Amino acid sequence: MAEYMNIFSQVQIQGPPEMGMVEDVPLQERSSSASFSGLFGWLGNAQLGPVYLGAWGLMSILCFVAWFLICGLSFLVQSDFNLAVMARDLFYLALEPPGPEYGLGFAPLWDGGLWLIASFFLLLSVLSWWVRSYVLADQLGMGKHVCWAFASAIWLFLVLGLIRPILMGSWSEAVPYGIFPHLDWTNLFSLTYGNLFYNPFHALSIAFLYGSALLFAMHGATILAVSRLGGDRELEQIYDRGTASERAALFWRWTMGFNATMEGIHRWAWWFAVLCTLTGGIGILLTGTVVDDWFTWAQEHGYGAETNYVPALTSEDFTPYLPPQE
Ligand code: 07D
Ligand code: 07D
Repeated sequence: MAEYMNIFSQVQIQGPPEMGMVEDVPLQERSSSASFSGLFGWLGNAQLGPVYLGAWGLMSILCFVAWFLICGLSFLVQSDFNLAVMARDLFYLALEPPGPEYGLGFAPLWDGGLWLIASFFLLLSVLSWWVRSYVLADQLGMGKHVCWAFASAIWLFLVLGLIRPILMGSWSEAVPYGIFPHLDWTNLFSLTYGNLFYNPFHALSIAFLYGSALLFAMHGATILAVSRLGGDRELEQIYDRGTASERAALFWRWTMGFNATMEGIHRWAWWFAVLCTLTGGIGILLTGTVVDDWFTWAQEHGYGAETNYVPALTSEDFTPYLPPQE
């Protein structure tokens, strides 16, 4: 039966689960069964599992749970063990880092010490997840593009919570754990250092953030637009190319005179995403360490307009009001 199919009307075929290769992989770390979910099939692939846990995965999950539970414990204590109060205030509660008086030393448990312990676990969790993404890509014989991109996010995370506080000589510089409190921290950080908008690395980071959204939208839209020609079916595109990718490329060349290639568009996407957090991390690292006030810095370096650029108005600048003459 010849029937028109695309990714919106995918037939969910359920046969024996695809268990993946057995060569060069530690099978003892792989779960032994897989299941199917029609709901997941609408969103992506219907098959769930098998999954590899492995030592790094296990370590990452355990450390994340430890961080999460420490935050939860702190929230519970702050709510006086009243779950209703905790639920009400959930978005406002915070596990705060130690105050500036403790510098880089340890602090009493309920005065920042808990934040230090929680941070230790969060750090281990994020780093071991990175190792996991490296090891699994290696076992599949893949390039390491995913984990290097993740490393860029980890760079910003490390600058915010570890590297910059160490350079500033105080854990109090780090970010608190809490939904709105971490936004308050972000706001205060900008105010303290003279408005982050005048930090050119913040501007670069924003350009790459917006650029990532634009590229993602253009690429997603382009592939969906040629899915009726098989543009989304990578295998067929390789052995029987058809006209999908040619049309996609032509569309952009006709529209704006330039087109990316099927491979190159993914390099554009990768670099824009990676540069967002890479430039962002540089911007945060410089703040308070090298530059104390971005607004003043911008004036001194011709990045922003000087405040006395517009001369103060004097009475001579106005046409005096002359009462009508008799
Ligand atoms: C969709 C992938 C899934 C990830 C999710 C986040 C937690 C936190 C908290 C137990 C896109 C899971 C959340 C594990 C649980 C506790 C206490 C990724 C997707 C669903 N922020 N931030 C959010 C983090 C910083 C800022 C939301 C983390 C900086 C602003 C969420 C970090 C600054 C806004 C969150 C981090 C900053 C947010 C949604 C780490 C400057 C928002 C995130 C580890 C960069 C938005 C109420 C999202 C919001 C938001 C998590 C760091 C600014 C809670 C884990 C310090 C301005 N941040 N953030 O969808 O709604 O990301 O806040 O560095 O407006 Mg943030
Ligand atoms: C946080 C990387 C770390 C995350 C990791 C993930 C887990 C969760 C998950 C269980 C996001 C760990 C994950 C633990 C496990 C599950 C599901 C990436 C992170 C490793 N800003 N601003 C940026 C804009 C202002 C400020 C970047 C816009 C104001 C500060 C971005 C505006 C003030 C910082 C950006 C605006 C201010 C930033 C973040 C507009 C506040 C940063 C990029 C329109 C009043 C951060 C250089 C990113 C940075 C940052 C956008 C305004 C403060 C481009 C659009 C002026 C302090 N801002 N901002 O990818 O890098 O974050 O700055 O007004 O630190 Mg800003």
